Amino acid sequence: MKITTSGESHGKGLFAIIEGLPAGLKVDFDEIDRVLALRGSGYGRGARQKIESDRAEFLSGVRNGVTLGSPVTVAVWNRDYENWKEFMSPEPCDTEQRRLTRVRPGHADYTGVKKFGTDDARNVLERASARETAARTAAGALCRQLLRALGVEITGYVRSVGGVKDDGEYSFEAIRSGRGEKLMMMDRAAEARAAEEIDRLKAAGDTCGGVCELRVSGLKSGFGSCMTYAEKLDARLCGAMLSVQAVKGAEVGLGFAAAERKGSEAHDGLSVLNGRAFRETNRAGGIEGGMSNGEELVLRAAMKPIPTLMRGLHTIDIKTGEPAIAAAERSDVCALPACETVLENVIACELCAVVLERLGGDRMDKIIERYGELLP
Ligand code: EPS
Repeated sequence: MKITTSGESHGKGLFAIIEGLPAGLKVDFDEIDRVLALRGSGYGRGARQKIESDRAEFLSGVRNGVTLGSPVTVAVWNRDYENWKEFMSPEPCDTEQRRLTRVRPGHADYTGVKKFGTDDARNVLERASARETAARTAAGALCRQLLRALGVEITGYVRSVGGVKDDGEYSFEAIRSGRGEKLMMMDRAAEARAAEEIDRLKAAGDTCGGVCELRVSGLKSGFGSCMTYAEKLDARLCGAMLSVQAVKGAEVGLGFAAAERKGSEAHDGLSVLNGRAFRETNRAGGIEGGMSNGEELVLRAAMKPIPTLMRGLHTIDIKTGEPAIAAAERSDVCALPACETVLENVIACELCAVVLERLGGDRMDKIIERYGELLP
């Protein structure tokens, strides 16, 4: 299975083409729209989300609510395009008014301008924008429905925002039903403090990042492979997480903390109960030797602070080559809850590809049958 996305942040829309999905997957359209709505919500988002109310429109690959096995095209139209069409039209248009030359450190602006040979950072930032994740989230929400048919579920929560941390341990079910509405945190006191921090940062023209934790339950053992490096499940899932805009760190299980432990305190002992083997702990986060080991997957991703600051950083103006203060475009102060939703769905995309590589991809009924035959 392969997914490609296209579209600019203030262009007509964002699009995903999913090749290699099997025939016979029943599509829950309302659920995909609910996931898109979740991606657009959360405390600290900017004015753009008041304009958009994202919906997934399927343009191909689905008939009568069921996938055909042909490439699926899904569109998320930009409502804001109405306000931008004179500057963003594919036809000749006014590029001068929205030209961005005081490049924003931390965004793709400056490196992209040099790489693509343009004098307008808008030609770069429109695609680098995290708005792209609307398309990947729609695709992931569909992949998730395939995984669910096998009994594989994904959830997650926000573990820290702007330095306000939640060090708790939570079960999959607790996370599914217990996330806060504002910031998708589990600890309500931490969530309230984090919201106050966002208010302070907003008043100061600043932004923040944070950490998300993702969980996958129901995945049987043996997905990914220790035989070839490109197939290692941890590498693929961390690569997927790092492909999300602003994500700068990814870890599995204990992750970086494992480096500070003794071997005797870093691995998961095996025991037997009533003739069945089980792991005493899940420090590996469900992956050993690049393969799922049948335990819950535990993944974490660190999001850097959003690089568009209302009080701009030192930069240069590429028009004059002179020192300047970076452009302040309308943006978000915090997008951690959005990032969490995106990560769940990006993981769904990658996991769906991994599952189909092992089980074949023509038809859902055969895939479900083959999954049922695998060892837990
Ligand atoms: C983004 C800047 C903001 C965000 C956007 C990502 O958009 P705008 O420039 O239109 O205010 O709101 O995210 C989304 C639009 C979205 O749907 O997630 C950026 O520069 O990355």
